[in-house]
Amino acid sequence: MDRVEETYQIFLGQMGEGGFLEPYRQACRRMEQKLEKINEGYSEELGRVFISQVTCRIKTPESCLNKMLRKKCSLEMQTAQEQLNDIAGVRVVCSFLDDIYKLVEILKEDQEIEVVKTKDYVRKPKASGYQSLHVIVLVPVGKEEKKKVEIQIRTQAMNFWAVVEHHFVYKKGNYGKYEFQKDLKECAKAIYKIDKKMLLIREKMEMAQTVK
Ligand code: 0O2
Repeated sequence: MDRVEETYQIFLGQMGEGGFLEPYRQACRRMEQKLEKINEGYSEELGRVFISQVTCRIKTPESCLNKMLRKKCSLEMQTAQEQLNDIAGVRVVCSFLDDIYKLVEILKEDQEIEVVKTKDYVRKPKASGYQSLHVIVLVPVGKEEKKKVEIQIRTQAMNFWAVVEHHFVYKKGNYGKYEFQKDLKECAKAIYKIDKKMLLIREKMEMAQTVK
């Protein structure tokens, strides 16, 4: 084993053992419970499904290592904690475009957590066509500690696109290589149009119901 490989193994060992990831698991669970509660309340208030899906994942030590190398960070736990926003990740799938922004406002008003950063790839999609709104929050775990959780919020249509693209392109890391990426980008634009149209339809339905 050469020196570089040894450094990687030490990093992976420290991440995998010694309880480094455990508080992130707790933060994820806390956020999941919070989102379930928010969903119950708002689905009842709105008379329709507000959040259709919540999934949580903890980044694997290997994926953390790859990201640290991509970001050219020194391979230390402290640096990982500071530089990686998505060791704990929660994905929220909403029904409509405006639900995404409603949820961001709800999260900002929550006294228990702190919103530290938002990235709006809905208003400004990535070059790939990726649309999603990312909110990085600090979630308390135990008495003293807080851990960062990245919440990815998107519509069902955006999620469909992101899951497919993640599998066939994003994780392969070779952008511009495939002819179908142009088609994927067109699909992302079509999805945005459909999401806007679905929102309009919902608003018209709501208006019709209040006029009755
Ligand atoms: P994985 O395996 O999905 O976890 P930052 O430090 O926050 O500025 P970062 O984390 O690269 O830098 O931020 P960004 O761009 O917001 O990406 C965070 C996550 O969003 C990614 O995590 C992906 O999950 C998702 N994502 C970003 N861009 C794309 C894209 O073009 N297509 C798809 N399908 N997903 C995307 P990871 O760790 O890169 O990957």
